[in-house]
Amino acid sequence: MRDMNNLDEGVEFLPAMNSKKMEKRGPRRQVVITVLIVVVLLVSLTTGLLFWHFKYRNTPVQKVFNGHLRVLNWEFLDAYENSSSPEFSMLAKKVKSTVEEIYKNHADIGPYHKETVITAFSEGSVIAYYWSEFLVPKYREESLDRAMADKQSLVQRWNPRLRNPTLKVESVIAFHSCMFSLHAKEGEVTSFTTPGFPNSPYPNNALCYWALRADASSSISLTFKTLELEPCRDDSDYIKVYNSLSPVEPHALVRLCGNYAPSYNLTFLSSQNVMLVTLVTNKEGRFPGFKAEFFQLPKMKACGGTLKGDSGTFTTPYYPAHYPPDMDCVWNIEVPSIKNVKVRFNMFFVLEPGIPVSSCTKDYVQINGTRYCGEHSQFVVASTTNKIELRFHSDQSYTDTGFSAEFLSYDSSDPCPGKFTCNTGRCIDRSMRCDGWLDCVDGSDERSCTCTEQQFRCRNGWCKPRFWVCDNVNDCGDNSDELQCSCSDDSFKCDNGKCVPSTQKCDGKDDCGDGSDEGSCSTAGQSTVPCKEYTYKCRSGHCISKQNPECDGEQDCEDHSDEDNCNCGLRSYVRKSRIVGGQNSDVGEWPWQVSLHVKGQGHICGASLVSASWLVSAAHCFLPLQGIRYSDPSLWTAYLGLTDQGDRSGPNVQTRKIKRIISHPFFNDYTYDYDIAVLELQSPVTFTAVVQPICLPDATHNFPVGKDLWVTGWGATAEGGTGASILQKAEIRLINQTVCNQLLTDQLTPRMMCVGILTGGVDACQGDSGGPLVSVEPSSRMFLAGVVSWGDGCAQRNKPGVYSRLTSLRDWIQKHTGL
Ligand code: 4AZ
Repeated sequence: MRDMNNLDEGVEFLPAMNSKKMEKRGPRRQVVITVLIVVVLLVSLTTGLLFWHFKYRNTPVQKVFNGHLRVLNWEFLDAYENSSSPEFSMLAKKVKSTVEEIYKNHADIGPYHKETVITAFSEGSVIAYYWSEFLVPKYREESLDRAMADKQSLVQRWNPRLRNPTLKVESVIAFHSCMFSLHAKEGEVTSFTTPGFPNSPYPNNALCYWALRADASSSISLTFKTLELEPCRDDSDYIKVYNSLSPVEPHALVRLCGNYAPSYNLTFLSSQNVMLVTLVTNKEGRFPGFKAEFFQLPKMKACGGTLKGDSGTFTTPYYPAHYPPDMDCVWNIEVPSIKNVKVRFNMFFVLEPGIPVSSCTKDYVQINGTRYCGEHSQFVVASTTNKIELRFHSDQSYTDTGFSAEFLSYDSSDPCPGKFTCNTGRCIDRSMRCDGWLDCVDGSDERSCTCTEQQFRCRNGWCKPRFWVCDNVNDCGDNSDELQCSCSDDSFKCDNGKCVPSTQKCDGKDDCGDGSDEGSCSTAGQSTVPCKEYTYKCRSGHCISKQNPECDGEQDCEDHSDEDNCNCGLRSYVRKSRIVGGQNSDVGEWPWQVSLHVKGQGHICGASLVSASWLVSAAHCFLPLQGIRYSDPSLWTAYLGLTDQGDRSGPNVQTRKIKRIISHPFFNDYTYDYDIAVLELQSPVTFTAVVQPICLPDATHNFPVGKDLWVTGWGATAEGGTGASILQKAEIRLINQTVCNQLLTDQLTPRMMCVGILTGGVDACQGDSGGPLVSVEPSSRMFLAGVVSWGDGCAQRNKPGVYSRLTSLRDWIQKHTGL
């Protein structure tokens, strides 16, 4: 066996001299090598720095600013309108040297100024327009932008040598100017974006132009793929698209601001082979901008035509894109001679800003001498013969998405077989006749009705559900349903309809029962009042008398606590799609809506997102059923940012497992009293355009009877039916508690409220449970008013849905979530 410890074996030692040489030569060589490395490093670092400085930091950037200024001590002459007149040249020279003087006096501007050209003058005293070109190193670009945007730096400073300047100027304004000229390539799509998109926001104080051209006898189709600008205000950033290369109002096609849901149609067509896109931005805000695409297509030679047969469909040119301006189409429709013809518009968007629908002087549809314009839900125009002529006209400016229509033949003796015929020619279900809802746009389904026992007869003869009487809403149209309930002159009408003596208003006692006689008792919201159960309590412990002060945009508490944690209740997409029909919701329309799934069973209940980590839902969703313990959090997955159940793996959908489910301990599975639960997510969600929390109301928040509220969910669209794939929405109305308790045979508790469907057809139903009932408050923030709980069937007459009343369960939510 070999001994591995005997390491001396076979080892040869170097002679002593050799080792000395090594010792001597070693350190010197090391020093040389180190010095060499340091030198090489230093040289490459300096080269790199110099390269970076010259290639990037010092690269000159050409910048152009458009500007205008007012000359105070000068009078306008007609000759200034002609740029080749000697008068123009003389004043232009003076303005130019004044502008150059202003620039020279500023260290961030002067050194980089190349040229200024005066382009025009207008009256007032004299306004001069100019552009200035700069050549600035990249690292000085930002300070130049800042200086040019700052009005203070563009003032005429007194130059000691020039005590009396020839021109006295004020309001010197400069815009960052960017101009691009793009030509469509045959068979190709060309994209363009705002400067810096998507990595950095578009510039402030900018005026950008994109001139788009196509080959002769082509037109241009332009689509904004994404668009996110500053939210719309009078002076906010905006884009304007023109059907011309000059930015003149008579050729403007559209003005866009804010942001748009992905399904909003943002395709525009030109009538010729040019288009101009302009972006005008103000001095503040950081927003991403847009990405757009355009391509050329053969110019449309003709539109309209002859349509024959029993039925058929037709649309405005390029529907659902915005139709081109300057178009005239005529359709001659003819059905077999023994029949009559009618046209049904399923979508109708022919809206020009500022044009009343009564005049239709710009874009319009004309049938048998009558003009139609504006936005309309489905409507029908019937002819009493077998022919109809339909004209469509679009003028030079502002276009819309147009219409999608069908023509149908009908038997004049029975225009709507098995259905009721509105005077407009529309056919509606017989059950809709005399049901209190206006299903025919002209109300003909509600005329000449005999009211049933459950209905109230209005003075104008209409029949309305009895439970709409005295609900603070003029349902009859002549207010007769609200007359018998108005309070006498010396009494006050509470929000719940009750009358209390005027002397009891603001007496510190809740005489109405809903606190409405004690709300808004002092004009200055901030003044404190003794705390009562209906007064809003600020964090400081002081109470204020203002009703619903939370997140209303006004600071009412001294400590401003009423405006804390108000990042809620707003949709990101201000403009929603107009092409989704019926009660389908648009993407991002209800960003707090959550779909709760159980593994293997799919969607079971709805919920509402109230913070990054907490959901509010109904306790009955977590009751054990058929041997399954639904209270086990591990069974559930929450889907957020979802609209279509068939698109759960979409890029904007966030999924979360549930960490805990807390159901109200008083939940009664027989009466459904206290039907509320809070769910904590395993990890917080990220707020995005389609995932946002809803505002929770204070316990004192008053949702008045008669208020329109929105309920949303993927529940059954008919009693006993199947769930919806696209998130559904319905506008419904808060019903008086006493009236509803009569309708629902005394089953209501103070933790419940009734909300009835106004528009008919859809009610909350199985699968909507746990989902939100929201109120749009005057501040336009949305608040969670209720949670879908139960009902006597779905969508039945006089059987409104029942919702858990958020305000009476608010303190319990606060206790468990801290919100
Ligand atoms: C349910 O079964 C349900 N019409 C929810 C709401 C309504 C009815 C039933 C209200 O979840």
